[in-house]
Amino acid sequence: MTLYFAPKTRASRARWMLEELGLPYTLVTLDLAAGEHRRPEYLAVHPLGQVPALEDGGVRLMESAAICQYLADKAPEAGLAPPVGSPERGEYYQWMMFAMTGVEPHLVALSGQAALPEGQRDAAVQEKARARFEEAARVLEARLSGGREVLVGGRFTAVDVVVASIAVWAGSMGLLADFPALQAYGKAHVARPAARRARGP
Ligand SMILES: N[C@@H](CCC(=O)N[C@@H](CS)C(=O)NCC(=O)O)C(=O)O
Repeated sequence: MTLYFAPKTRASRARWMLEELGLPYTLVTLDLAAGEHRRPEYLAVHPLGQVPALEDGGVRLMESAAICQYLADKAPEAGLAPPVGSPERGEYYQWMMFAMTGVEPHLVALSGQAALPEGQRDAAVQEKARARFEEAARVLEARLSGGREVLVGGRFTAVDVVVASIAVWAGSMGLLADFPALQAYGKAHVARPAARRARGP
Protein backbone atom coordinates (compact mmCIF):
# COMPACT_ATOMS: atom_id res chain seq x y z
CA MET A 1 0.00 0.00 0.00
CA THR A 2 1.08 3.58 -0.56
CA LEU A 3 -0.02 6.36 1.76
CA TYR A 4 0.23 9.95 0.58
CA PHE A 5 0.98 11.86 3.71
CA ALA A 6 1.95 15.21 5.19
CA PRO A 7 2.86 15.68 8.86
CA LYS A 8 0.34 17.31 11.21
CA THR A 9 -2.59 16.76 8.86
CA ARG A 10 -5.52 14.38 8.68
CA ALA A 11 -3.17 11.95 6.94
CA SER A 12 -1.81 11.09 10.40
CA ARG A 13 -5.02 9.15 11.09
CA ALA A 14 -4.45 6.84 8.16
CA ARG A 15 -0.82 6.33 9.12
CA TRP A 16 -1.85 5.66 12.73
CA MET A 17 -4.20 2.91 11.49
CA LEU A 18 -1.47 1.35 9.34
CA GLU A 19 0.80 1.34 12.37
CA GLU A 20 -1.89 -0.15 14.65
CA LEU A 21 -2.40 -2.94 12.15
CA GLY A 22 1.30 -3.51 11.46
CA LEU A 23 0.62 -3.54 7.73
CA PRO A 24 3.54 -2.78 5.40
CA TYR A 25 3.24 0.48 3.49
CA THR A 26 5.21 2.97 1.48
CA LEU A 27 4.96 6.52 2.73
CA VAL A 28 5.01 9.35 0.20
CA THR A 29 5.44 12.58 2.13
CA LEU A 30 4.23 15.65 0.29
CA ASP A 31 5.54 19.11 1.07
CA LEU A 32 2.31 21.12 1.22
CA ALA A 33 4.17 24.41 1.67
CA ALA A 34 5.99 23.73 -1.60
CA GLY A 35 2.70 22.91 -3.33
CA GLU A 36 3.61 19.29 -4.10
CA HIS A 37 -0.02 18.33 -3.54
CA ARG A 38 -1.07 20.59 -6.43
CA ARG A 39 1.13 18.91 -9.02
CA PRO A 40 -0.68 17.09 -11.83
CA GLU A 41 0.86 13.73 -10.78
CA TYR A 42 -0.77 14.05 -7.38
CA LEU A 43 -4.04 15.48 -8.68
CA ALA A 44 -4.31 12.22 -10.61
CA VAL A 45 -4.27 10.43 -7.23
CA HIS A 46 -6.49 12.83 -5.26
CA PRO A 47 -8.67 15.11 -7.41
CA LEU A 48 -8.72 17.85 -4.75
CA GLY A 49 -4.99 17.66 -4.07
CA GLN A 50 -5.49 16.84 -0.40
CA VAL A 51 -3.95 14.33 1.97
CA PRO A 52 -4.43 11.57 2.84
CA ALA A 53 -4.83 9.31 -0.15
CA LEU A 54 -4.24 5.58 -0.11
CA GLU A 55 -3.42 3.22 -2.95
CA ASP A 56 -3.84 -0.47 -2.39
CA GLY A 57 -3.33 -2.42 -5.60
CA GLY A 58 -6.15 -1.23 -7.85
CA VAL A 59 -7.96 0.60 -5.04
CA ARG A 60 -7.44 4.32 -4.66
CA LEU A 61 -9.06 6.06 -1.71
CA MET A 62 -9.42 9.57 -0.36
CA GLU A 63 -11.10 10.75 2.90
CA SER A 64 -9.28 9.95 6.14
CA ALA A 65 -12.24 8.29 7.89
CA ALA A 66 -13.00 6.09 4.88
CA ILE A 67 -9.36 5.02 4.73
CA CYS A 68 -9.38 4.19 8.46
CA GLN A 69 -12.52 2.07 8.05
CA TYR A 70 -11.15 0.34 4.95
CA LEU A 71 -7.94 -0.56 6.76
CA ALA A 72 -9.81 -1.87 9.82
CA ASP A 73 -11.90 -4.13 7.58
CA LYS A 74 -8.84 -5.32 5.70
CA ALA A 75 -7.40 -6.89 8.85
CA PRO A 76 -10.51 -7.99 10.82
CA GLU A 77 -8.41 -10.20 13.10
CA ALA A 78 -6.99 -7.03 14.68
CA GLY A 79 -10.45 -6.13 15.98
CA LEU A 80 -10.24 -2.46 15.04
CA ALA A 81 -13.86 -2.51 13.82
CA PRO A 82 -16.82 -4.18 15.50
CA PRO A 83 -18.29 -7.16 13.63
CA VAL A 84 -20.57 -6.31 10.69
CA GLY A 85 -24.19 -6.55 11.79
CA SER A 86 -23.46 -6.13 15.50
CA PRO A 87 -25.08 -3.30 17.53
CA GLU A 88 -21.58 -1.94 18.08
CA ARG A 89 -21.07 -1.71 14.32
CA GLY A 90 -24.03 0.64 14.14
CA GLU A 91 -22.59 2.82 16.89
CA TYR A 92 -19.21 2.76 15.17
CA TYR A 93 -20.75 4.14 11.96
CA GLN A 94 -22.69 6.68 13.96
CA TRP A 95 -19.68 8.12 15.80
CA MET A 96 -17.53 8.05 12.67
CA MET A 97 -20.11 10.11 10.76
CA PHE A 98 -20.76 12.37 13.74
CA ALA A 99 -17.04 13.10 14.02
CA MET A 100 -16.63 13.88 10.33
CA THR A 101 -19.85 15.80 9.72
CA GLY A 102 -20.92 17.05 13.15
CA VAL A 103 -17.62 18.00 14.78
CA GLU A 104 -14.76 18.41 12.33
CA PRO A 105 -16.36 21.00 9.99
CA HIS A 106 -16.61 23.44 12.91
CA LEU A 107 -12.92 22.94 13.71
CA VAL A 108 -12.07 23.48 10.05
CA ALA A 109 -14.04 26.73 10.12
CA LEU A 110 -12.32 27.89 13.30
CA SER A 111 -8.86 26.96 11.97
CA GLY A 112 -9.60 28.80 8.75
CA GLN A 113 -10.56 31.90 10.67
CA ALA A 114 -7.50 31.66 12.93
CA ALA A 115 -5.27 31.45 9.85
CA LEU A 116 -6.55 34.80 8.54
CA PRO A 117 -4.93 38.12 9.44
CA GLU A 118 -6.82 39.51 12.43
CA GLY A 119 -8.52 42.25 10.44
CA GLN A 120 -10.04 39.75 8.02
CA ARG A 121 -11.59 37.44 10.61
CA ASP A 122 -15.36 37.31 10.84
CA ALA A 123 -16.54 37.38 14.46
CA ALA A 124 -19.98 36.03 13.55
CA VAL A 125 -18.50 33.06 11.69
CA GLN A 126 -16.15 32.36 14.59
CA GLU A 127 -18.91 32.60 17.17
CA LYS A 128 -21.22 30.29 15.24
CA ALA A 129 -18.51 27.70 14.59
CA ARG A 130 -17.46 27.73 18.23
CA ALA A 131 -21.06 27.33 19.43
CA ARG A 132 -21.66 24.45 17.02
CA PHE A 133 -18.37 22.82 18.02
CA GLU A 134 -19.24 23.08 21.72
CA GLU A 135 -22.70 21.66 21.13
CA ALA A 136 -21.16 18.61 19.44
CA ALA A 137 -18.34 18.33 21.99
CA ARG A 138 -20.94 18.16 24.76
CA VAL A 139 -22.37 15.05 23.11
CA LEU A 140 -18.94 13.40 23.04
CA GLU A 141 -18.22 14.54 26.58
CA ALA A 142 -21.43 12.91 27.81
CA ARG A 143 -20.56 9.69 25.98
CA LEU A 144 -17.06 9.59 27.49
CA SER A 145 -17.96 10.66 31.03
CA GLY A 146 -18.05 8.08 33.78
CA GLY A 147 -14.74 6.45 32.91
CA ARG A 148 -15.52 5.22 29.40
CA GLU A 149 -12.15 4.92 27.63
CA VAL A 150 -13.36 4.06 24.12
CA LEU A 151 -16.35 5.21 22.14
CA VAL A 152 -17.79 1.85 21.15
CA GLY A 153 -17.92 -1.51 22.89
CA GLY A 154 -15.13 -2.42 25.23
CA ARG A 155 -12.14 -2.02 22.95
CA PHE A 156 -10.21 0.52 20.93
CA THR A 157 -11.37 0.78 17.29
CA ALA A 158 -10.81 2.92 14.22
CA VAL A 159 -13.44 5.35 15.44
CA ASP A 160 -11.16 6.16 18.38
CA VAL A 161 -8.34 6.93 15.94
CA VAL A 162 -10.57 9.46 14.20
CA VAL A 163 -12.23 11.00 17.26
CA ALA A 164 -9.05 11.12 19.37
CA SER A 165 -7.28 12.89 16.48
CA ILE A 166 -10.08 15.43 16.37
CA ALA A 167 -9.99 15.85 20.16
CA VAL A 168 -6.27 16.56 20.11
CA TRP A 169 -6.70 19.06 17.29
CA ALA A 170 -9.45 20.82 19.26
CA GLY A 171 -7.28 20.77 22.39
CA SER A 172 -4.41 22.37 20.49
CA MET A 173 -6.81 25.20 19.61
CA GLY A 174 -7.73 25.70 23.27
CA LEU A 175 -11.29 24.48 22.78
CA LEU A 176 -11.45 21.68 25.36
CA ALA A 177 -11.21 23.51 28.69
CA ASP A 178 -14.84 22.64 29.45
CA PHE A 179 -14.56 19.07 28.13
CA PRO A 180 -12.19 17.22 30.46
CA ALA A 181 -13.28 13.70 29.50
CA LEU A 182 -12.83 14.42 25.80
CA GLN A 183 -9.45 16.01 26.46
CA ALA A 184 -8.24 13.05 28.55
CA TYR A 185 -9.57 10.59 25.95
CA GLY A 186 -7.65 12.29 23.13
CA LYS A 187 -4.43 12.49 25.13
CA ALA A 188 -4.61 8.86 26.23
CA HIS A 189 -5.11 7.49 22.73
CA VAL A 190 -2.51 9.59 20.95
CA ALA A 191 0.00 8.27 23.48
CA ARG A 192 -0.42 4.76 22.03
CA PRO A 193 2.81 3.45 20.47
CA ALA A 194 1.26 3.24 16.99
CA ALA A 195 0.12 6.86 17.20
CA ARG A 196 3.61 7.92 18.26
CA ARG A 197 5.16 6.01 15.37
CA ALA A 198 2.69 7.65 12.99
CA ARG A 199 3.91 11.07 14.09
CA GLY A 200 7.55 10.12 13.52
CA PRO A 201 9.65 10.82 10.48
N1 LIG B 1 -12.17 15.39 4.53
C1 LIG B 1 -10.82 15.17 4.10
C2 LIG B 1 -10.02 16.45 4.31
C3 LIG B 1 -8.63 16.35 3.72
C4 LIG B 1 -7.89 17.67 3.85
O1 LIG B 1 -8.46 18.77 3.74
N2 LIG B 1 -6.59 17.58 4.06
C5 LIG B 1 -5.80 18.78 4.23
C6 LIG B 1 -4.72 18.54 5.28
S1 LIG B 1 -5.43 18.24 6.86
C7 LIG B 1 -5.10 19.12 2.92
O2 LIG B 1 -4.67 18.24 2.21
N3 LIG B 1 -4.98 20.42 2.63
C8 LIG B 1 -4.30 20.87 1.47
C9 LIG B 1 -5.22 21.60 0.54
O3 LIG B 1 -6.45 21.49 0.67
O4 LIG B 1 -4.70 22.31 -0.30
C10 LIG B 1 -10.20 14.02 4.91
O5 LIG B 1 -10.60 13.81 6.06
O6 LIG B 1 -9.34 13.31 4.37
